[in-house]
Amino acid sequence: MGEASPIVGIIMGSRSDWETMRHAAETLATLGVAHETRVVSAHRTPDRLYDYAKSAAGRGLKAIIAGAGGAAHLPGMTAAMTRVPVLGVPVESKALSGMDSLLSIVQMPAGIPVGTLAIGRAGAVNAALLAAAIVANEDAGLAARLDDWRAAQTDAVAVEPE
Ligand code: RP5
Repeated sequence: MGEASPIVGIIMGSRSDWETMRHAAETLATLGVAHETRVVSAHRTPDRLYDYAKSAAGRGLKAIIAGAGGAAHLPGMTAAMTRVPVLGVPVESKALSGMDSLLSIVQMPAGIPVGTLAIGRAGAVNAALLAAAIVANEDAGLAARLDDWRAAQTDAVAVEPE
């Protein structure tokens, strides 16, 4: 977005993941967080993954949101190659409804953490909110915008169901 250097990277294993991952991008845009979006596959483009992860810290990324489905190795492999915090979003797969994605992402061995979110849209939105919260620790303006976003969400909850 804009000319600002991205501070959050959103990567996904396939263009087919965009329908889920666009919710992360939209949430970051709403909060005014400079970000980039890339297709990076652990299996189909391993060299692209290597380059992305190895350059992440040096390029100033503060968090990486990685979404993938099925045998979802993208978040874990990214985390293996960078100290930048990685937030994993399990994309809902056709065959197993995202349970395969979830278990592939969440069951990391001790020593290489991936912060794993919910399957699908909720995970993508929450990954963006967590990434924003991480950045907000060092960015008072973003902290204020995030507080405002949360307050607006609270205000929008109806008292009565209809
Ligand atoms: C994974 O395989 C991707 O993250 C995607 O969720 C899944 C299917 O990819 P496509 O066959 O639709 O490209 O690597």
